[in-house]
Amino acid sequence: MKITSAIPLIFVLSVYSLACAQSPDPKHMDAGDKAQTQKSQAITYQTNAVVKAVDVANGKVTLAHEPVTSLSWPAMTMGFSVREKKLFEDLVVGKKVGIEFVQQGSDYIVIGVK
Ligand SMILES: [Cu+2]
Repeated sequence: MKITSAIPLIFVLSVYSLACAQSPDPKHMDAGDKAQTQKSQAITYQTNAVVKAVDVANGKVTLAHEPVTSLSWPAMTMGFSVREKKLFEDLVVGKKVGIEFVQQGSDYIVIGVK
């Protein structure tokens, strides 16, 4: 039975996250912070933006984007890295686009353009 074998795993995971959230042990907090960082890197953010400038050679784009509430960002103009060169086909200066991006360290990387 696949369903019954999955239950102990869910139980272990929920106990782990509970312990993590409540533990005052600094080492444990560290582990939690790391997990948090990895988690935030995996999140894909979405916003609408107007393309202000492109730098295909360096894989950069400057976007005037709308607020991104999940990052507490107001609307602003800023530079992003572009993961794949083919995305530049849709990154045309003056064009309004929907973008998907991820955070990688202090860098923000466009992974999709609609
Ligand atoms: Cu920004």
